Amino acid sequence: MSSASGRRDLLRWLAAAPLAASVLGAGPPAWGRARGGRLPGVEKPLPDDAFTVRGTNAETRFPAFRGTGALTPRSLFFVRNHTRTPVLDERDWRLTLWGSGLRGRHPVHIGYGQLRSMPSVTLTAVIECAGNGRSLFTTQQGEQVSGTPWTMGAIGAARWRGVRLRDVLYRAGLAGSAVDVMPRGLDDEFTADGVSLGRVRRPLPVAKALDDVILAYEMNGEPLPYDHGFPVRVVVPSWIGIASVKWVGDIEVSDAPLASPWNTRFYRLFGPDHPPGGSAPLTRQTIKSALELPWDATLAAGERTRLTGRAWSAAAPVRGVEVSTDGGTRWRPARLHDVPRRHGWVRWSADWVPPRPGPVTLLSRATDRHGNVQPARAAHNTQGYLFDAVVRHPVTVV
Ligand SMILES: Nc1nc2c(c(=O)[nH]1)N[C@H]1C(S)=C(S)[C@@H](COP(=O)(O)O)O[C@H]1N2
Ligand SMILES: [Mo]
Repeated sequence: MSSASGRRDLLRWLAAAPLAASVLGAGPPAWGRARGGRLPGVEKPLPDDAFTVRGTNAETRFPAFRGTGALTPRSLFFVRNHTRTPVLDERDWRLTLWGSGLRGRHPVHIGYGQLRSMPSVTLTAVIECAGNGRSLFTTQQGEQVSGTPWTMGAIGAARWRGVRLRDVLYRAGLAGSAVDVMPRGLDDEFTADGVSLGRVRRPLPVAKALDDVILAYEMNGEPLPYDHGFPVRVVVPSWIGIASVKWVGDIEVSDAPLASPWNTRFYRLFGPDHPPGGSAPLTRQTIKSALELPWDATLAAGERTRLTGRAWSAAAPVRGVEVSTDGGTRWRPARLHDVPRRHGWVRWSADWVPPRPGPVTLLSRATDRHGNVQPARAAHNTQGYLFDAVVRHPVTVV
């Protein structure tokens, strides 16, 4: 299916190419540019005012969240694809559960219709890439990091509906000895440095799998869009985005710990401040806040401006947000516009009359109910994960 989708994307790209000559010998389409709001490998349009294309991925421009509700419209939700979106047909789809952590006869197959007929739950949760904010390690802290240079928009919030993974695991015959489950995507194998690492997959401890993880088939009340995992994706509340495997095709259930490059080579903290083999595999996301304002925005002196933004924490509901309009000397509380909930984000605002022309650094700082506060500096790690520092947002008052 993915090769058909690849061929179709290539044909689409060829049709859009202005000169046939530029296509001959050009090989596959170059990543990095959305032509007319289209990116090969992503199905939905990526209008330039709403997205920044980064390789195979598309980041939501944070100011584009302004005016949207607590849920992110599907059309605005960031896309993080290791390869390309496979266009799957739910009639061909089935989930396979297999491995040493199942009792009785297996593999077990569950079709789309069977999944839809099981009891469902709904859950509002953000999905946020572990590397969200990564480029600020460099621009704000002067540190080198590798990976997609996201600013703050590798996040979105949605209302997910689906079946508890717990129910599916029990139906498949989960054994008491099971320790890890590993969902795997149906997208193409991922290649790094010329070596295939296989399909995207990452182990999940059974304790988390039985707690609040769902196999989602709806996003904001409609079937999942192709780019966000149609027909079924995993949603792992509060954990880094890679845990929420899209286009899930099979789940290995194991009575011994599992490993994949996505919990050994990636998604650990490496560097001088961390153990030689890296930290333990990352699980929970961190705390952040951001302004819904373009970088280097121009504001008028003497005119009341409503600064708006969002704040979120994976550990607990947001308790408050403070804002500084003088580079971090004085802080005042922002107004919250949503009831803070676990797994969600809150909109906030603060009115400000810029006093005089000149450059200003605006800051926002979130605190959650567990007492976590955004620090002034995020802990460096070579792959730039879990940026949590207060963002220093430059604007110019004229
Ligand atoms: N099968 C599969 N699942 C995947 C990915 C992928 O490339 N393939 N990317 C992961 C990463 S790194 C993130 S941050 C989230 C992004 O979800 P979204 O594209 O729906 O925003 O999906 C995760 N699930
Ligand atoms: Mo991610």
